[in-house]
Amino acid sequence: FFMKSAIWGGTALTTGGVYQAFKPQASVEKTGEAIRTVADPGSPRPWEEALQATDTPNAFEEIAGYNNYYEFSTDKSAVAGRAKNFVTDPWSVEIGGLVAKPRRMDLAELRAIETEERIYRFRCVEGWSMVIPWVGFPLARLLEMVEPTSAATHVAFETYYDAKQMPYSKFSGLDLPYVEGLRLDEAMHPLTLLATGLYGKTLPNQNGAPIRLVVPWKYGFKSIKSVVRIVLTGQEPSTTWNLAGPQEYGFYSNVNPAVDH
Ligand SMILES: Nc1nc2c(c(=O)[nH]1)N[C@H]1C(S)=C(S)[C@@H](COP(=O)(O)O)O[C@H]1N2
Ligand SMILES: [Mo]
Repeated sequence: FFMKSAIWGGTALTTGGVYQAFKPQASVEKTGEAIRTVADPGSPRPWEEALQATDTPNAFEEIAGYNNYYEFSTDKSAVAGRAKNFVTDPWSVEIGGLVAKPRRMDLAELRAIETEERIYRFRCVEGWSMVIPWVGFPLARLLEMVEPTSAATHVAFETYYDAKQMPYSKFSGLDLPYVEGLRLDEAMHPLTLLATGLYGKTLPNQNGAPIRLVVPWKYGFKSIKSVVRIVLTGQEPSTTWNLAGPQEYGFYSNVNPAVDH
């Protein structure tokens, strides 16, 4: 499918820094599982002019070889191997709750949404980070399609869970399925992405295939993987890490370099 190839970064967001314009990259075309990008991504939208990418992306091998995905393993270097045969096609995402037009979208419908490439720095509370060139589309685009009602204040997300496909999940120490949430305005923010790929290729299983959330100003655990359900609600949703350790992990979890989590 086609991708708008505007590239930008989100590193200064949490430190209050200033962004500046960044030129879209040339087109990339790869075969097989790869995603095709268009040569001319068009003019940047006004808010994009204020963004710049200052960090060099991590290597694909780093991004796809060191992962947190507790359903598969708590050992970051074992996740890729254990998620290798995870079935991500067929797949569908159910979007409902306080919306006028609830719907279920299959992969073909999700892939029909125009994507773009964005470079974000991704920070885990464990103290490591990665600079990742994601491919995806703003979550806002999906939410607009279902028309949230005026009663909707939050968005709840759920990861696919199947103990058969995820036999090591019993060692996760987590109550599964993995759940996360955002306030509606955070969810509608143009930087909040639903990623379907990285480095111009479809998303590796270990990174949350076929579709995962990416919220660049929040710690990594907010960026829930392999999403199957999105529900608009009128109250703050439960989140997996808050349930597991409420004294350590709050709902908002915005990156704050001045405060140890
Ligand atoms: N379903 C699910 N989503 C998840 C996790 C998980 O264990 N299960 N781990 C989170 C954490 S703690 C981090 S840091 C990021 C890691 O994403 P990456 O492996 O793509 O870098 O995914 C987040 N999303
Ligand atoms: Mo994390």
